[in-house]
Amino acid sequence: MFEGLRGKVKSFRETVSTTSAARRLKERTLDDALDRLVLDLVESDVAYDVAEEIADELGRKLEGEVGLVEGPGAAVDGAMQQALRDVLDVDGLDVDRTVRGGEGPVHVLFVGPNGAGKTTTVAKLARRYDDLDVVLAAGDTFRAGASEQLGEHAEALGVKMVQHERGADPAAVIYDAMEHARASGRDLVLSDTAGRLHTRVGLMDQLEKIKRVTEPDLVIFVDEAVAGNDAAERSREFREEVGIDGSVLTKVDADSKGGAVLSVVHATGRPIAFVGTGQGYEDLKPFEVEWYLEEVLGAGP
Ligand SMILES: Nc1nc2c(ncn2[C@@H]2O[C@H](COP(=O)(O)OP(=O)(O)OP(=O)(O)O)[C@@H](O)[C@H]2O)c(=O)[nH]1
Ligand SMILES: [Mg+2]
Repeated sequence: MFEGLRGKVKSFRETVSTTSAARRLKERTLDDALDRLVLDLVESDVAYDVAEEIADELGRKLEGEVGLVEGPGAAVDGAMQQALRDVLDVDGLDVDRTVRGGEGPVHVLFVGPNGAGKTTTVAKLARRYDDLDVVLAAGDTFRAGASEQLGEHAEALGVKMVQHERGADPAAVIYDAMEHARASGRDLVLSDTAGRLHTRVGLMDQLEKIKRVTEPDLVIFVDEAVAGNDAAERSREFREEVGIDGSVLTKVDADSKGGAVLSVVHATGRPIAFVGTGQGYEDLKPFEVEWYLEEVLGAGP
């Protein structure tokens, strides 16, 4: 996982950490190394503007340090860690707290492009909150077999699912699920929706309607880490079109690059709430900055 980004960061660290007299770094060398780093980060799915921000920050921090301080490795590590932290430093989102702290049923709506992992994430969260009384809303009335797919999860997890016939208005399905949850004193409604691209205006309007009619407590954007910069671009569009509170990045287990996390947080200004780490119900991890830094930098703070 994330070995691309890890390797690039490591090679930058090695370049600017060389302290032998023969290879003393001059500012010129630092500039070259930073230019190289920007390209390397972009190759690892870090959006270009984010990569530039990171390089600028490193430049400011390391100017004068490199080649002057004995063993600047620590300075480089500290600066790199701080630069990544700065990108990830957005207002927190405590999904557990919202889910557990609500009066009446709490509603979490999942949106995102096709095949990103929305339905699987809904099922994983039903498992995460299996001590609560959960209802699933089959808001994907568009794709053939979508309700059945969610229904299989509902059965396996032993939770109630509300569905209508295929082609029905998803806002009505989710509204019904909320009504049912209110009437029967449930705790949590997790609403699946159809995959859609932000370029499909009609489908984005439909999401707005769902949001208006069903008043979710949280709107969560789901995309796959392996989509890299596409995920970042889409997340920005979804935020602008419907507004999102946070994201779930799925398939990090298959992500050999690692930059999507930074790109999506930067594009949305909203945190990553969870990462999907596999296909099983347990393969969902609350996103933690320290975990990410550990994965990418190889060592914690
Ligand atoms: N390796 C891995 N696979 C995942 C993860 N999350 C989802 N998947 C797989 O990705 C595929 C698509 O997942 P779905 O949950 O159906 O995606 P979706 O966004 O609901 O798709 P549509 O409803 O067609 O838009 C399935 O085969 C899932 O098992 C993950 O974190 N890791
Ligand atoms: Mg689905």
